[in-house]
Amino acid sequence: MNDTLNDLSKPGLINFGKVGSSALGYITVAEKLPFEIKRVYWTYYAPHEVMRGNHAHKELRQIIFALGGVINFELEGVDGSKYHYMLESPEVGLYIPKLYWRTMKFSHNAVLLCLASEEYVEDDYIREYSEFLNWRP
Ligand code: T46
Repeated sequence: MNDTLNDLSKPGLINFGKVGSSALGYITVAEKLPFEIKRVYWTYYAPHEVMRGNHAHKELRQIIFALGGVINFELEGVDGSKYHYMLESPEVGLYIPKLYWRTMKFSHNAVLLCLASEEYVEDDYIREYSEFLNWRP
């Protein structure tokens, strides 16, 4: 991991760098992550500009990449802090701590890859925004 986040309770971008050249193509490696990976998923063929997400997670932490296309993220913390991130480079990951409400929009052909700290557990989701606003960690 080339860049380290100073505060793992806040979201941020991690630049993993790339090896290669425009002549041959590139490799990006994700290692020495801030959590053990327990799940990997990817999202694709999302219609242009449709909004996904609209939830937060109680424990889950993630690092998310746009392997292709552009993905715009809006994040909101339980403390009311707000962040906007535009993912458009395959070597840059977005770290999302637990308890951030997220929405995202995909460009045409965007492909999202997620490295997740936990297996899929539906009970980890907070899907009601009002519940999230009243959430006390
Ligand atoms: C996030 C963004 C980037 C599973 O069965 N297993 C899984 O591991 C996942 C991620 C989803 N699903 C099922 C649950 C739902 O029936 O797939 C359906 C859609 O899942 P979800 O509402 O979580 O999809 P997104 O794209 O709104 O959100 C997901 C992540 O949950 C979320 O944490 O940050 O991708």
